[in-house]
Amino acid sequence: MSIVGFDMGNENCVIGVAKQGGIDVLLNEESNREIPAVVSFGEKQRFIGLAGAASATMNPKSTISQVKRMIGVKFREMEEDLRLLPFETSEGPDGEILIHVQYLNEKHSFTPVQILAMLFAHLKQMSEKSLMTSISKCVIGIPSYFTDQQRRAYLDAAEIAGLHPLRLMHDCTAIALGYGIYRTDFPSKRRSNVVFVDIGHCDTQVTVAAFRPGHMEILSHSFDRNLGGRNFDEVLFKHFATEFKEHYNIDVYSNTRAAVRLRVACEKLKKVLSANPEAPLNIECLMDEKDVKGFIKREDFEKLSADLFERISHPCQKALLDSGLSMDKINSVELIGSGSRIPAVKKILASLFGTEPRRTLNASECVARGCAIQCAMLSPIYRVKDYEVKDSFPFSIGLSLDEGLINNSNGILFPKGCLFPSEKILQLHRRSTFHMEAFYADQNELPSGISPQMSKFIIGPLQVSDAEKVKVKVKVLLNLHGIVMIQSATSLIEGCRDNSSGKSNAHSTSEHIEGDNHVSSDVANGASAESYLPTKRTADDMREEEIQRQDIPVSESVCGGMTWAELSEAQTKELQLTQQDIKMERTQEKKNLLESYVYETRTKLFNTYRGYAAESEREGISSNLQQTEDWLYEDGDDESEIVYSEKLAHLKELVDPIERRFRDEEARVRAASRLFNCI
Ligand code: ATP
Ligand code: MG
Ligand code: K
Repeated sequence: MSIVGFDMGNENCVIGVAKQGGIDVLLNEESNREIPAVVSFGEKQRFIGLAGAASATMNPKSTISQVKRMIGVKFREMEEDLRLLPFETSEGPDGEILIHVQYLNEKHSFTPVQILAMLFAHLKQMSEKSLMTSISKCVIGIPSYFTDQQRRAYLDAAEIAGLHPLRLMHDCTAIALGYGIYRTDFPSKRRSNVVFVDIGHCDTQVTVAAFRPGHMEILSHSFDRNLGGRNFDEVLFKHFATEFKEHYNIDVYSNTRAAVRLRVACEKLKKVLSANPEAPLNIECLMDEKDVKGFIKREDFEKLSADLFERISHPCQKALLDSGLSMDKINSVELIGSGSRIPAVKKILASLFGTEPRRTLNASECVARGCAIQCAMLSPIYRVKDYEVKDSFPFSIGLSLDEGLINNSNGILFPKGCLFPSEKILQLHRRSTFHMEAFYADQNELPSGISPQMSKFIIGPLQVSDAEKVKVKVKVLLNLHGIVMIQSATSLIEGCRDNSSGKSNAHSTSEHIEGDNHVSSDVANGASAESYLPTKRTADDMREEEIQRQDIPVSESVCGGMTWAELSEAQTKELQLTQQDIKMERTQEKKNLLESYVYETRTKLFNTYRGYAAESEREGISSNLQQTEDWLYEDGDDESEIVYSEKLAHLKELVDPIERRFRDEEARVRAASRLFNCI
């Protein structure tokens, strides 16, 4: 089994792999470690990653980016943002986002999950090529603010791509794992508290973690789902759009391609400003055949961005508050994510925390590295040093039954900040099928505009012979991915029924939460996401051995998730698209082969082969080569794989006799020289 960790960003993806005892980051075709999170639909095939990014300004309407933000989000919630994107979107039948592109001369619609699956498939393919083995198990980083729906959507996308994540891991938890596991300088007597601030392209995440040797515990996660490098690009974009309207009388808002080009230029400008006190902006022929020029000083950019800088402090303060630590208990602040490379960000955090933020970790790679380490820990065949990782869940989760909320602290089953994975056992008394519904209990904890809905469960039918209530035990699990599921539902019928019914009447109106187990994610000894439940046997359990147990069927209806039928349809579609891509790539390969054969043979014909062919033969071949070359640039520019192969075979037939003569002669010369040496 290979060990891989994926960081799927809104702008960039990174792949971490375990190699020779350490974690490496894969290089892409251009020896870059970041892979653009872009899917572009060309005329006949898709271009993903680096190749996709190359089409962004050429073919903006068919180039899909920032898909991570759209996962599990309704069209209405993002409508304004979607309008800024160059490709076409609309509202689907269930309020979801649909993405429309022109491809193979037809209009195609995809959900964000399908596009995400294409990116996952690309990462999978890249890893497989590099590691020369097939890959399905992996660990994938996710923002801590992802809801049940978004987490399930990620698993759906992974499934479509043929990946089976062992864990969806909070980005900052992965970062903290990578930060802590190799360090040997933490004091053993007290905890070292570290704040991680990750500013990406679209979001900001802040996490407080406590470290001791061999141990890492997340104290709090906080976030701003809509604050990242992108917002700073937008500040510059607005500034120059207004300026160009005044100076050049052009309205970039009215021209998709111009808007895309200006946005790209603004992002570059922002990066230049991180290293220089001022920067120029020049775009040739932006619109209406006008070349535009602009200029901005870093201090003016900072003034324009004052609101955004102010917003960065909010999740920081919240994370600190939720961690229960005072400012003086923070040992260090670590800056990560490439959005944090803006110098003013560092200044703001320095004054906020009263300590200079550090960049100990590689800002763009640490999520992927942490995920790969976690993958190694979860893999039964990999030995990783014992290291305890305790994550905390950022939202309170409530549970309701047919009759209302469970009788436990306002219906809350898993309070905010609880360690997870975590399992709760509910004891109920029921006589027939019943329903349960999980939900996020505090809308204020969620990112704005995100639905608090989670899954609904139907538990039943119960095998009860009379109208009497039986004791039912329901195990509810907040699993390793941060998804709520019902692990099992069991009816317990005691041997002596009279006794049992008397007991059950006493509890008949109230349920009882029995267990409160933090399911340890101590996975160094090979436990996997499916099999980490401890088998703790209590006295109660022993007594229940005399009790007749029966599993009760549980069915869940997932809010916004895909059904099996939808998943398999999406898989089929993805397979078709992949086959088309492969077909086009092979065609291109064959075309290139033919083209280079033409050039190489022409050179050889008048050099190495010169003495082995009659002039008429040479001329015949030469004119054939010329014809093929002309054809390649005209009628043969867009042909099928087989046509190119046949052309090549035909040319080879003509050239092979000459080549044979040449080789025979070479062999003769070699033999003669050997003979000569012997004498
Ligand atoms: P997200 O975390 O939102 O999913 P991501 O992980 O793809 O996105 P990163 O790769 O961490 O995001 O960061 C990308 C952002 O960092 C972009 O907005 C980019 O413009 C910005 N960025 C990169 N280099 C610099 C720099 N030198 N100065 C300022 N900003 C930069
Ligand atoms: Mg990121
Ligand atoms: K392991």
